[in-house]
Amino acid sequence: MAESELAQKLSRQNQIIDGDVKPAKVSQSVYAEFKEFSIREIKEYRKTFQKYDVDHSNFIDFMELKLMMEKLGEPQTHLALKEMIKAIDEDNDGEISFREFMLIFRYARNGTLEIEGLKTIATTCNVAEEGVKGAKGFFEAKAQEVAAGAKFEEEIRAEQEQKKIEAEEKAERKKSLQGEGVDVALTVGTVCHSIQPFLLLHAGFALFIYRIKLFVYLQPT
Ligand SMILES: [Ca+2]
Ligand SMILES: [Ca+2]
Repeated sequence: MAESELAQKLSRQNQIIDGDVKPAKVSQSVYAEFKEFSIREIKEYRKTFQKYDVDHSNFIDFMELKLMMEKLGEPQTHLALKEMIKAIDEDNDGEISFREFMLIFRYARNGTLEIEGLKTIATTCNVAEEGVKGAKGFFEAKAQEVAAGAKFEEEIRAEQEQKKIEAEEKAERKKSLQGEGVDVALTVGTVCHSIQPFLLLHAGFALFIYRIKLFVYLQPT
């Protein structure tokens, strides 16, 4: 670190102590130290940390950790809580600073986390997964929404198309029925017209036969 930078940092540190400047939400040194995590991930862990630092002391103490584990649905015994703190309390002050809190996720990531309670914190507060899941969920939900909208439009279009086809069919049927009516009428007319002379002829012939029979009958034997 350059001297001017160091001076700047010290000056800022003094201002923070004097209460002139509010401390940055996440100290730059945490970003520098936990390079395996993205800034976004660290910020998410910070939010989790602040959520359980009930008295905003910037430390999670024994009672706050106890409450945290209860809220996570994994209440711990007194001894287990002590073990959890001991495993990450590098400065031995009996509390968990944000930096120490980050150690939980570092150890979880490199597979050296052994305390069950801390494993619970690592898995339930896995912002990387939640972030991905959340983003995935968001995009999936969006995609589904779009698909549903498209499907909805598609269904309406299909329904309109179906109605159009039905209307056309109905019109077609009506037209053809009218046509058939005309056809039937024409056929009946034609048949009547064509059988009329035949009927007359037939009647004439029958009359003729009848007359012959009558004639034969009337002849003296
Ligand atoms: Ca606290
Ligand atoms: Ca500590």
